[in-house]
Amino acid sequence: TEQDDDGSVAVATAKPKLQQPPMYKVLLLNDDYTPMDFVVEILEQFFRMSRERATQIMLTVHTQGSAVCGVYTRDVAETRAEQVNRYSREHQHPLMCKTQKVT
Ligand code: NFA
Repeated sequence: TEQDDDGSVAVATAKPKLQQPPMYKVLLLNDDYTPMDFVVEILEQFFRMSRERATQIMLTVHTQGSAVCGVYTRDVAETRAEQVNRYSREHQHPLMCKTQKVT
């Protein structure tokens, strides 16, 4: 806000440049040991998926090696992946999530 010559007030109208935050995928990785029903439960509990969608994603991981469980800001993605990894370890399963920046 600045004073003009005549004493009137001019308000600067420049718009702030809002940047979209970088987004991160949470990937679920296949392994040979984690039971399929445990993977489905993980996807339902931690990613709020329906039983049908969770089953579909679990089978994609099983056959393709990995699948995207969700895309979030960095903090949310890292926290979600850590929660899954801790919960799996607590239940003696090798199931793993990792994060990957969306390019
Ligand atoms: N491959 C695992 C099995 O045959 C199932 C699995 C699916 C594990 C998805 C991890 C992720 N029991």
